[in-house]
Amino acid sequence: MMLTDAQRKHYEEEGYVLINNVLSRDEIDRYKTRARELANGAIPPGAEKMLVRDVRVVKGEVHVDDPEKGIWKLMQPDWYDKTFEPYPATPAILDVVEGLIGPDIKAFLTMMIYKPPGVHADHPFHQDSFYFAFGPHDLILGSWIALDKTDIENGTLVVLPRSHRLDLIDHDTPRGDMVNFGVFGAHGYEGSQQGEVALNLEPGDGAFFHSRLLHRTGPNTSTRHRRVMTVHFASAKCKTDGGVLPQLKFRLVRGREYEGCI
Ligand SMILES: O=C(O)CCC(=O)C(=O)O
Repeated sequence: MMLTDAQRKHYEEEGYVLINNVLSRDEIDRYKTRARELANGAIPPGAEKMLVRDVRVVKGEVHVDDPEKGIWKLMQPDWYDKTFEPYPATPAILDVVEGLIGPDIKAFLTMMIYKPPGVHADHPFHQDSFYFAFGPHDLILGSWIALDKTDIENGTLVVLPRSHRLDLIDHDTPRGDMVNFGVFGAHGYEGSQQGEVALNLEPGDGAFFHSRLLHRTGPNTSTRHRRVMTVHFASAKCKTDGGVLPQLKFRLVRGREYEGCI
């Protein structure tokens, strides 16, 4: 799956690019089926905390009749589950990533993110580079691939085109007690913004976005699930002065290592 010049130009200018049919129907079914098994108790001993429930469910604001409807995300499932293990090295994903940040690629954060129906979780505008103490930011990107149809009703990804050209903005914890752990919002970008674009994706379609692009997701007001697979990738040439979060686990998925780099 080679990127066209127009797709690469769109990424460079707008900060993101949409690619259709990155995952096949078989892959989508495999990951959804396994996630459901994990939600229903197949999570291996020691990895329980990697299955993160939404704060509204934990605090009893929302009651669910199905364990899967209470999940916020599966953190790093590729590190403890055989079905998810190959996901960050999916060739169709890496071909796109290589076209954007070069041939030497490390995956460092895999998440299957839910926004279950009835869970009105808001993830405000933020820049992912805020979480990543390494750079350069131009060599880091996120992949966000739909396992379900996603649109504004079920909390799709909303991006602010060209915001990757901004510097890193200060971030803060949103107000209120129904905030999932680790959620921060960019100062001055609370709520919707003029020019934002909500991405309508079919299952298997994906967004690839620059690590400084402002993006958010809103509540799921539909009766449908909204499940996505995300992986963050960096060039193996990225460097850090320290302070990298211990939750990030670097794995070379294409190309080679560089001495003194991540
Ligand atoms: O999919 C979501 O709800 C939020 C994803 C996101 O913005 C992130 O993980 O940085």
